Amino acid sequence: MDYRLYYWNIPFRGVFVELLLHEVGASYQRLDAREIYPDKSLQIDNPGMAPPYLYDYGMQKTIAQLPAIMLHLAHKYDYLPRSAEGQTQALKTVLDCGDVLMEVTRFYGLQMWDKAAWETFREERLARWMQLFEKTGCEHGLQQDRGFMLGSSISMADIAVTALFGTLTHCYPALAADLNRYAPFIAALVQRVEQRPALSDFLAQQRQQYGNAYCGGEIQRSLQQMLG
Ligand SMILES: N[C@@H](CCC(=O)N[C@@H](CS)C(=O)NCC(=O)O)C(=O)O
Repeated sequence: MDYRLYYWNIPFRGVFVELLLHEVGASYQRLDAREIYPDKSLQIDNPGMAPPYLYDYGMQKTIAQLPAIMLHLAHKYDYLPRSAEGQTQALKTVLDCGDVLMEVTRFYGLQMWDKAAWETFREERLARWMQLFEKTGCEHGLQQDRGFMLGSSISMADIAVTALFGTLTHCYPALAADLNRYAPFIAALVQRVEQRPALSDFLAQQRQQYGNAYCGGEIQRSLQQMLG
């Protein structure tokens, strides 16, 4: 066993880590976040405020914060571009994805969506986020039928973008039209990545298990009301 992943029974942030673990062929056990959060949060190494947490058996330590977990795995399994600039862009892409998660869930349900706020967000910020990922991909040669976010080989950026938009459009199919409109090459990339042999069975099984559960809680219901 290579890792333990502590997360909730939803895809949301956990699917980023799980896709990368499957992509690199690492073995892991998935455990409920309650095993650590909140009571043991301060007892682990590198304590983190909230899940996901990844325990690395090789290091015998736990890592928190999604972008740090992604960077840790990407370093170990060579899922980063070679250049320093490329590595910065890969981290930036994961951070962008995390920001989109926060915005879509209104900072994890601090506020619920209403129609007017949702439509404004969808038309303005979500559309701009999609265009921004598309632009980055195009700057690195991404095309309809080939290429990756940051160049000719896959990196953690592709896994993150797939975890973000593949999950969003699976859980809220109405958003597929937005992605096709504002980021057609990203939409195609997400499909290519989801079909990779290491990932397709895992995704099918996870989607069967979770249905269209996304982020859980009241905010998931609020999103469903907007997009249902
Ligand atoms: N910045 C952290 C955020 C972690 C986070 O917000 N986790 C959510 C689930 S995805 C949670 O369980 N939050 C509970 C809390 O913040 O107390 C990361 O990227 O990992």
